[in-house]
Amino acid sequence: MSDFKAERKRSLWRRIVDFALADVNTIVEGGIDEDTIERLERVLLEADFGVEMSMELVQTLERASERGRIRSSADLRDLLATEIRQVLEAASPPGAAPEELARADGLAVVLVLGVNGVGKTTSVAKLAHRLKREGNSVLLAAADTFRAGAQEQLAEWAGRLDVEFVGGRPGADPAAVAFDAVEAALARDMDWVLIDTAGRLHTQTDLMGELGKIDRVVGRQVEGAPHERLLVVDATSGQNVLNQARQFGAELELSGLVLAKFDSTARAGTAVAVAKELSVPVRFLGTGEQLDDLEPFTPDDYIDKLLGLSEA
Ligand SMILES: Nc1nc2c(ncn2[C@@H]2O[C@H](COP(=O)(O)OP(=O)(O)OP(=O)(O)O)[C@@H](O)[C@H]2O)c(=O)[nH]1
Ligand SMILES: [Mg+2]
Repeated sequence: MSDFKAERKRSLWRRIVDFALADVNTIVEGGIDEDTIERLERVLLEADFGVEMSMELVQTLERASERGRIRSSADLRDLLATEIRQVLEAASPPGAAPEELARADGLAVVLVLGVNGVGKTTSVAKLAHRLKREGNSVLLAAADTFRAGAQEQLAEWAGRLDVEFVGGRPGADPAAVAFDAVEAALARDMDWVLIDTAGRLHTQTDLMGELGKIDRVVGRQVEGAPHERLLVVDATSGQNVLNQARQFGAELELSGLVLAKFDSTARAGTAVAVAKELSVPVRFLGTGEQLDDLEPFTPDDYIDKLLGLSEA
């Protein structure tokens, strides 16, 4: 790993210690001072916690410090962990394990959406891999009839995974592809259909309307479908993730986010910012380009990594 990359991959806690708590005595001598608070805030903002969350964390720390509740760096770390856990848990659907996709009695349908190039198709393949490994039958639907090569890309994944595939001709109506896919899966009594869609921007109203159409069409075929609407976002795009989640969330009720390319960034705060500002849970982290590189997102694991509890 290059020094630069090593630097970027350091846990948030390492960065806090090195940058904000450089003088250990700041804490030992009673509370944290103004300078430390400012540096802490900067580290949080740089890690993409977002303004709202960073401010709130810093205020909580300040108050705790005034009450003499921060007597060591361990106190500070515990307090951060508690605050972050609260926000993540508040955004999780009650009763549901965030890492489990919604089950249906019969066929379950998952709609995967997002802007261009974020990792949608790869995430569909990874999810299929995961479901198949758990013993489910899976069908991949290539509802991206827009980008040249998109059909072949998903068909290739289906071949590698040895799962069913339904696609459409270039320019075909994506809702018709989704319809055909669901019909085929129902006829074969299958467990899951994962629908891959074309990348789109919220400004492309016709393409956004098309998503709504796919959603309605499958909803008429299977009760409660789509059972999941997963927005894939690129973890390296920082605060844009919030905008994308807002814009797609205005169109469709999202059930969660897949934070792809998480391996390429140290700006891990995005997951917390999204939970805080939008109440949408992150469900999976994409951690590489291979099929196994998809990790269920659980607050405990995430906080462990973020605050370097395992590094300590
Ligand atoms: N490092 C890393 N790369 C990823 C991850 N997920 C996807 N990629 C890479 O990102 C690139 C784009 O992935 P796709 O899955 O084709 O993205 P997409 O959103 O389907 O793209 P469009 O269909 O063109 O909108 C590919 O080179 C993937 O290998 C991830 O979790 N980590
Ligand atoms: Mg794609």
